[in-house]
Amino acid sequence: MATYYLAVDIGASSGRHILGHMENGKMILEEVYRFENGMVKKGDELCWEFDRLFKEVINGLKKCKEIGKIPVSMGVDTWGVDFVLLDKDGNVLGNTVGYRDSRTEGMDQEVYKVISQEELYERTGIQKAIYNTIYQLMSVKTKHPEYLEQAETLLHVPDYFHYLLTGVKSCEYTEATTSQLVSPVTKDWDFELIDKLGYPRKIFQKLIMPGTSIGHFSEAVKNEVGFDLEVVAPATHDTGSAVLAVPANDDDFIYISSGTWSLMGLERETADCSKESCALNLTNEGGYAGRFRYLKNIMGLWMIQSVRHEINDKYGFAEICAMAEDAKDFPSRVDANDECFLAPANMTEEVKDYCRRTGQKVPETLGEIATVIYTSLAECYAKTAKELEEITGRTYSRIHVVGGGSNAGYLNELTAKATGKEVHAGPGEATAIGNITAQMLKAEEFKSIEEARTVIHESFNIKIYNA
Ligand code: LRH
Repeated sequence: MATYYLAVDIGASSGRHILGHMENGKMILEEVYRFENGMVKKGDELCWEFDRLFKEVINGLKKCKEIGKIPVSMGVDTWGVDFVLLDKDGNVLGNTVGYRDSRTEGMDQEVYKVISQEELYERTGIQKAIYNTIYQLMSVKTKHPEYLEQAETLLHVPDYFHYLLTGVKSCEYTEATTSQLVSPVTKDWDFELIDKLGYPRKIFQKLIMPGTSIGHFSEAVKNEVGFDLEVVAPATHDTGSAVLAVPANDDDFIYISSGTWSLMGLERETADCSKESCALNLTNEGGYAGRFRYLKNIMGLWMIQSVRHEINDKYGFAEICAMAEDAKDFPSRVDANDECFLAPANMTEEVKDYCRRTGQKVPETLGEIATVIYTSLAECYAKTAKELEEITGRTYSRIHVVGGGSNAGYLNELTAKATGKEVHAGPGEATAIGNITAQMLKAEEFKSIEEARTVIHESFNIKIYNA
């Protein structure tokens, strides 16, 4: 019987349980369970449904039992920045607000009253994004100071699921760095900054590194799913897991972790917190084994996902890609990083409005809208690649696109054309693979990251698009 490892990978639009095991030197994946995710309105706040999501986590575990494939360990990864505050009894304080909610509006200015944007970057190396934990906490402090007073613990989303599974409160480093409250030098919470902002020190747990064992299932979970399991922290920030699964060991490439977001950048040994880097709004997120992900957050396929939702998911992504290709000469472009696309009431209308506002031809058909989005994304990739080359003073000859968005063939073609670089697309399940890889490294199935990446390269199909 094979030794299985389980990744529970929860993205902004769906979650999945994926089992991984080694067979004849290759990594084999099996998706055992999948469920929907998305933010929902609670009153006037955009929230995550953590209770429902946790039930889905349990359902997927039961499915493992049902098919007789019980793993030796599991780990959860999710998106970054979001968190819950727990009171002394472990109950969540307030709504489980998500990062697209407008509660952070104006909170950047509140933070900058305490510390300038430049100094904040110098201390944390994290790019300014209005939804970072630092701004969300400022919103809690401003609008619900009672929650901060009652709070005993802050847990980011994957930490919260690990807590529900084991009863152990832990705080994993890669996810914590997306808070903009961690120092890239000490790789620990920046308590001086935390004090300045007036956030209570005690809610920030000691950080653990990916690969750390968190504990075993609680009695309640054990009884419900019918087995016990060790919970091992992967790089719990999904991007951290995805980048661990980039199928290459040289340094001549830029990666794009493509899903709801497109995270485009490099892996580096040290953080660049310089003024130049700050001006380019590049981030230094903490990664596996103390490495840094030096990248830019680009709005990504969220724009296409939203447009698709607005027509009740009538067409699949491949069909939308084909329609976009048919309308490929449509000339208008949008800034894929404009905040107006973060949570518009209607994405289709927002794209049209943007074109109208900027004096460009307004797209009307689905194909035209999609082509505007895909082409604008590809152009944004090209600009970001140039910026990365400029700041590192060297060139990169290929782009590795990993994650679900690597299946968007048309976008890959446009990316190759816009950047002039070879695009290597795949694996699509990079995040789950990275999650499993961290568990396998801990279990010594692999001796090094290099060995793991070689195996990943040999195990999964990678499609090459020429410039
Ligand atoms: C991608 C991601 C990204 C950002 C965003 C909030 O899923 O983790 O790196 O942090 O979500």
